Amino acid sequence: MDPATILIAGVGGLGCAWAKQAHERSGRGVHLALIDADERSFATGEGIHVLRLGHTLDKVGCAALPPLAEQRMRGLSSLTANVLEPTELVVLLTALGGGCGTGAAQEFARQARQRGAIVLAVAALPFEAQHTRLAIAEAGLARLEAMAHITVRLSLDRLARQARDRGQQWHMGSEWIEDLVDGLVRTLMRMGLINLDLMDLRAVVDQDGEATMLVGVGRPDDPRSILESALKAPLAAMDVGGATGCLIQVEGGPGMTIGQVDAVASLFTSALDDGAHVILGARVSEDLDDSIRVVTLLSGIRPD
Ligand SMILES: Nc1nc2c(ncn2[C@@H]2O[C@H](COP(=O)(O)OP(=O)(O)OP(=O)(O)O)[C@@H](O)[C@H]2O)c(=O)[nH]1
Ligand SMILES: [Mg+2]
Repeated sequence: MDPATILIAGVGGLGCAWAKQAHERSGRGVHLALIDADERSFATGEGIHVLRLGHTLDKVGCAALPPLAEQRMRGLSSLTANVLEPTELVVLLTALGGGCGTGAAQEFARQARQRGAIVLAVAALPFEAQHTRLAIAEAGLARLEAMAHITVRLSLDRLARQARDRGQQWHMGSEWIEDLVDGLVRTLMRMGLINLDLMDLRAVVDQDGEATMLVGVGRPDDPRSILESALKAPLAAMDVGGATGCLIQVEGGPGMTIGQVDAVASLFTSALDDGAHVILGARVSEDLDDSIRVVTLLSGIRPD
């Protein structure tokens, strides 16, 4: 895939912060859209697009007013159409519960999808103790899920706990998000031993039901450690056992063997339905020395 056809989009304060970090790491010609009403979220650079929700005098966001953010996003549709012109895949990052993210992310997803792009969204839900924000977030989540092909739900509580364990501030706990975005971008951009392409991705995202993504890293001779690292993700709880669609990309160093790829892939898919549609990709990457990284996209999950 041409990198310019991939757009990382951040919506709202946290979403933009995550998107900037993910873009810095995945760079390589991938485009970045920053969508917010708050100037502090913006940045400039090659391939970076700023979509400002509102007027220059407003410095502080949409003050927890999702309908206002949605309306402003709709008002930007001709600008958005320009940004989305080359885009085939949008990786959308946002945190729900405030105004901009909750209102504008689902409207941006709608516009992107209408233009034919695949939309993979990662949406964080507020801390459990933030009751009012949770209610706002739930309503926004339902609309985002209806618009995006895949919506991965992140738990801010789990993200913050992991950041704390690493001695970082809670909102910096984005390493997992960067791994995920980086894994996806690499999966789609580079040629592999076994090639995956956009059609494969479409086949997986078009399954009915819920979907999620997992990223795991571990030693080539210890596939179980890779699965365990994937299951440590700060995702909201979800039972992936019944998934009917699965795209799995295994990436390892020059010494990786087909046997190792096979062992990892069988372990990751062992919990799935017998009839599940599994698409496997693998590639060798010089920068992975003695480790294997797995990116998995699971779809067709039935809610309990
Ligand atoms: N406890 C805490 N939670 C925060 C803070 N900032 C963001 N959050 C959480 O992250 C969610 C999204 O926040 P932002 O990305 O800043 O929201 P936004 O989309 O920019 O929304 P507006 O600024 O209202 O337009 C909130 O609903 C909170 O759950 C913070 O400083 N403290
Ligand atoms: Mg804000």
